[in-house]
Amino acid sequence: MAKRSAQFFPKIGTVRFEGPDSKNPLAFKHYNPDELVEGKTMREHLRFAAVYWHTMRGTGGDLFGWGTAQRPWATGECSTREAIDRAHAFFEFASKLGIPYYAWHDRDLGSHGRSLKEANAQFDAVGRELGKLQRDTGIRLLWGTAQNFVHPRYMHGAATSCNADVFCFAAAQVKKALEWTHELGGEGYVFWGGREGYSSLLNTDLKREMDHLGRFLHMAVAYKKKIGFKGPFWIEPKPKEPTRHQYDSDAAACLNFLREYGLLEHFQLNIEVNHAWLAGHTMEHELEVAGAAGALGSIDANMGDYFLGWDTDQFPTDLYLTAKTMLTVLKYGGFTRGGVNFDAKVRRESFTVEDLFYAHIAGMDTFARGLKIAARVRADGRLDAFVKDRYRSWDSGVGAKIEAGKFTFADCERHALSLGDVRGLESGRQELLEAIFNEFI
Ligand code: XLS
Ligand code: NI
Ligand code: NI
Repeated sequence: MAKRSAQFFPKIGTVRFEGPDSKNPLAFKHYNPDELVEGKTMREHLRFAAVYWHTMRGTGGDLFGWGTAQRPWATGECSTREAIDRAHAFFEFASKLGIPYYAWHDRDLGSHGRSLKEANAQFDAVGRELGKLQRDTGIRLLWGTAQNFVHPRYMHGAATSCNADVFCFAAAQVKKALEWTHELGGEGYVFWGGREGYSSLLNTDLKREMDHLGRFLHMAVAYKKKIGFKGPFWIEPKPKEPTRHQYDSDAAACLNFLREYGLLEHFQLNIEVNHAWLAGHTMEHELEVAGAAGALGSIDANMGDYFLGWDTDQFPTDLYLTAKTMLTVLKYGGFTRGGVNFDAKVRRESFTVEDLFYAHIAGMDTFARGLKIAARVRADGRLDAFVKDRYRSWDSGVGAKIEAGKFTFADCERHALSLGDVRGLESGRQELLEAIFNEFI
């Protein structure tokens, strides 16, 4: 096999930390992997991952125009040879940025082939090469997933298709993707319901489709046990796009679905910024809902555009977003198996390979700053103290009795009658708290 190292990005060297005063576009200004924050290195806190789909397979095409991206590894051949070259390009890219993890869909790695058998064979060939590249570079797999939404056979859904044969194709893909995630030492495995939803209830049996999805996930749990994969399963909520209504619509809906189908103990959530926004929530809301349920697994780091109502998957460059995200992540104890996965793509107009580097550097630096800001907010303690104090009526007396389940409605009524009226309500101080938060930005 031809020597492939360093041939795809010959003009770009290793990207290093140079500090906030650096004007070098190919250096980190804030992401200093070995710097300690709350006793852990930034590398350990953030656990950055690059994705194979946008980075390697994204073309810059949109609904109105062809692809624009210049990608020296894309020959358009769909051959195993091209797939292996692409793997080398990806590992060269991630190594130069010092990104410790990556994520893939099965079909990003190879092609769909003319049959499932052919696709599986190509997957095996690329999987073996990924194993070698992981060993050579030390880069590890954050998660794998199955791409059960691109192929026309999934037009009506995959696990929720009206056609049982389609369900079997989807299961076969997840089975194989799980095997390779396990073989490559993946930290976890993600389920995003690409087309698991509907466009019209006039042709849809919602209950039956949800039952099938529940069945599908139970089959995945059984298979995971069978092969001995120990990593967590993560569901990635998204309310719409491509379907009008996706079943995994937001964190609360996913948790309810998992509870209803007896799956809660087997799953956590992978929360994506742009999906949260499409659901009409903030990222920190979704993280709080997941964290409060003990189900905060991992995050897909990107952001949307307030003027465009779809999943634009932009690189996260908003400091408030990353600071609030990391504040919530730290509150729930930080990542264990999960990480900050850049499910983000460069803009159609940013078509050169350098843009891939600039975009990841921007995202990594913004998250590093977000982490540092969050740690400073926590060290300062004023916001935490405010919230704690705000609920102090629950720490003793009547509040403590209610929390302990020792008060009935009749007890509440007796207490309220004895008071005459509530006295001593205090201001919520939202503007003051926002100003305090701003002190750290
Ligand atoms: C699409 C999703 C997808 C998942 C992986 O909107 O974000 O990229 O992360 O299938
Ligand atoms: Ni995603
Ligand atoms: Ni998305």
